[in-house]
Amino acid sequence: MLYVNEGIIDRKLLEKIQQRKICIAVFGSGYVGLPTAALFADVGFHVIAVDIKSKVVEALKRGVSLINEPGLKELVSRNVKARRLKAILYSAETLNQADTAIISVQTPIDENRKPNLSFLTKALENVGKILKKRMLVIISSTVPPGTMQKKVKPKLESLSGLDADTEFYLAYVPERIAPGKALKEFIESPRLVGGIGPNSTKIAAELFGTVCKEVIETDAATAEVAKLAENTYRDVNIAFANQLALISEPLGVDVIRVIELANTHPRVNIHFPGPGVGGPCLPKDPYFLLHKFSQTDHNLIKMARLINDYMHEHILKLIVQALKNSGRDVKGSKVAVLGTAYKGDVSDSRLSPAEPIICELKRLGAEVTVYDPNCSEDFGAKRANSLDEAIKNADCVTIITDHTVFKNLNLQEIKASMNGKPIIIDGRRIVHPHEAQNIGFTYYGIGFGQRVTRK
Ligand code: SAJ
Repeated sequence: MLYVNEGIIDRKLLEKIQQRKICIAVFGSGYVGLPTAALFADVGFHVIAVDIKSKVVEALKRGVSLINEPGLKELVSRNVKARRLKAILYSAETLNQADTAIISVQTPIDENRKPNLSFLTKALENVGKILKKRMLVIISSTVPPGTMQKKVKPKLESLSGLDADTEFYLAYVPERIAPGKALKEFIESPRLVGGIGPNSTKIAAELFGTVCKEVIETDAATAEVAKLAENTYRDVNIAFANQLALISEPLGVDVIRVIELANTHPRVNIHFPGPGVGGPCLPKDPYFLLHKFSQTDHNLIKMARLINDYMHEHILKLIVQALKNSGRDVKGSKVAVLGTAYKGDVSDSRLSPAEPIICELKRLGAEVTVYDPNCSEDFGAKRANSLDEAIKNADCVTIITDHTVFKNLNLQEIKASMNGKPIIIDGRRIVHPHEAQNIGFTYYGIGFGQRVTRK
């Protein structure tokens, strides 16, 4: 296989990749960086995980992953033991041996919902100091459209004095892994590889082909937009489900049945309503996609964000309404909140819809107790160590996270432990409404119309 700039040099790097004889430095040992580092080490590369947090680096040096992800702890300890994976705080001397740098640092939005690329800039400066000829640089952090061409390439070229795609290689390889399935999806989900030029695409594709089952070659600009389109599509689809839920309630129909029936149509795949969209990606990436796009009123993406950001307020309204209907005020009521993680079966609470709900309940004077067996976050509320402890003498149980353990709640036992006239607010529709009503709960569920006929 020959490339533009054919000749030994490029072939040499290719051969080194095929023989696993390159040293890969991965900048950022978070939810994306650490699986990346560990998986490349596990296929035989010498990998250096670089992080700014000494706590993370010290733990990794002992072969310990501080990230709770299925299979990651074993993968990290195995590869640290095998001396294929090591961890350091940034040091140019140590990293001079690196042939490839993969940047997977966070790219959040700021309070004005504008991209904050400061972590990326810092990482680029560090890579720029060690950049040498024939080196491959990969950006895996999610970036706004145009960032590779207008920011990353010029930055690295000016720091190194080298030309991208001829003297060093540069590609955008966005991650597609969801917390809870990171390792599996890293290997099995098709991986987009967008080079800043054809050489970069080929060499980056060769590298990711050593771990990912399928690699799709494209260019950096297209890969940037495709990544944002994926997450924005999901956010818009969820917003549609949430709007359907808000429409269904006053109509007295059950949105879950509506979606089940609509999804029997071969061309329909409506997602699931809920208490809001959390996590480090979906609440942010649509704003990246809209960044620099002249915003008019006809903005579906923005409207979808507003609908999803509204859902926690709807949950709060249901709680206040249900307490009021049972003759109680939210002030002084005991509310048990089940789940602080942003979604089921993960330990991650970033941008979780539980936060605004818990904070507002506390502000309204409710006595809030949270219980989450997977996530240590409590957003300042009292934390229960068991479900029983959380619901004891509670007036209202509010379900915010769809953890599997919450899907088989023993409603009889819960009712017996709660105060009289028990209320369930089901933000994830994981309790069967009629079963709860038959047992004597006042049941409010997202998208569940109160007049839905009993089965
Ligand atoms: N959610 C709903 N209804 C649904 C699906 C999800 O309310 O039908 C909520 C979840 O509860 C959660 C939020 O949306 O609060 C996001 O959860 P998620 O599972 O949709 O996504 P993430 O953030 O865990 O991971 C996403 C994934 N993107 C897509 O599925 C298109 C993942 O593949 C990406 O790699 C990740 O974003 C990322 O890092 O970009």
